[in-house]
Amino acid sequence: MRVLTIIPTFNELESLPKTLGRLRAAVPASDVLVVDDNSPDGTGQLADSLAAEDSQVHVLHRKGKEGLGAAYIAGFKWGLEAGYDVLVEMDADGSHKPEQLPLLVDAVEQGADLAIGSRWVKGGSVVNWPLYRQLISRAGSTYARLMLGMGIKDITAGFKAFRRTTLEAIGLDQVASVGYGFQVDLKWRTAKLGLKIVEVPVTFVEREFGSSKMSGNIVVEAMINVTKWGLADRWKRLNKRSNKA
Ligand SMILES: Nc1nc2c(ncn2[C@@H]2O[C@H](COP(=O)(O)OP(=O)(O)O)[C@@H](O)[C@H]2O)c(=O)[nH]1
Ligand SMILES: [Mg+2]
Repeated sequence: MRVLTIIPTFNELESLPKTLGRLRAAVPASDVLVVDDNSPDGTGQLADSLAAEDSQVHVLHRKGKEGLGAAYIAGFKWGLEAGYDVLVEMDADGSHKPEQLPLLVDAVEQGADLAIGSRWVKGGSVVNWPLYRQLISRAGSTYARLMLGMGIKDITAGFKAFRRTTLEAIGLDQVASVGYGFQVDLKWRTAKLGLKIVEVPVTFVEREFGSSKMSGNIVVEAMINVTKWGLADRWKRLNKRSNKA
């Protein structure tokens, strides 16, 4: 299977070369697409020079910062068009260990439509992640599981491998969420389609360089969306039942 690993970047000058080097060493078969939102620190130019030295590395430049979701949608479209079979989401900051990527790709090769690198299943863990971030992640996952009635333990996870048919079935143009909501959105759409989702335990390591782009707005967007989707879904099921009655 042809694998494309998509790495979104915004001001990741120090992290990107390290992560990319580790990825190319750990999974030489995977091509890479860096999606840069015109980072003021010059990450985009650095990515160009790394791509010039390695024919398996590609760069997609976008005009400005439009959020993680928009960057991934553009990257997925690029990868689908280029004919890849597996499309991977991976952060640039080293939080997702490239050495663990084969676990996700193997899961897809063995039949998963979506493989999630999960911190909150048995064997999964976080290293150096501040307590408040762990709390947001765990509480957010629990709230989303309750609202959406989904069994996924790590609902905001961003280390994932999609079978191409999953992304084709989802209909990328309908996904509008920007931040964490985007990660939940794709899982929710995959689950609603009845596709096979597998959670693989991974170790998530807090970034050493640069800073997080997570914000209160992103969390609020995710909470509002999860509440909306959950209620809309319940309403639909209620109406179906009363139509039958
Ligand atoms: N292209 C692009 N990448 C982004 C954007 N926001 C975040 N990223 C990248 O997405 C990944 C995860 O973001 P990060 O700030 O580490 O989030 P955190 O791990 O939740 O704190 C990193 O590789 C970021 O550079 C964005 O608006 N555009
Ligand atoms: Mg990060």
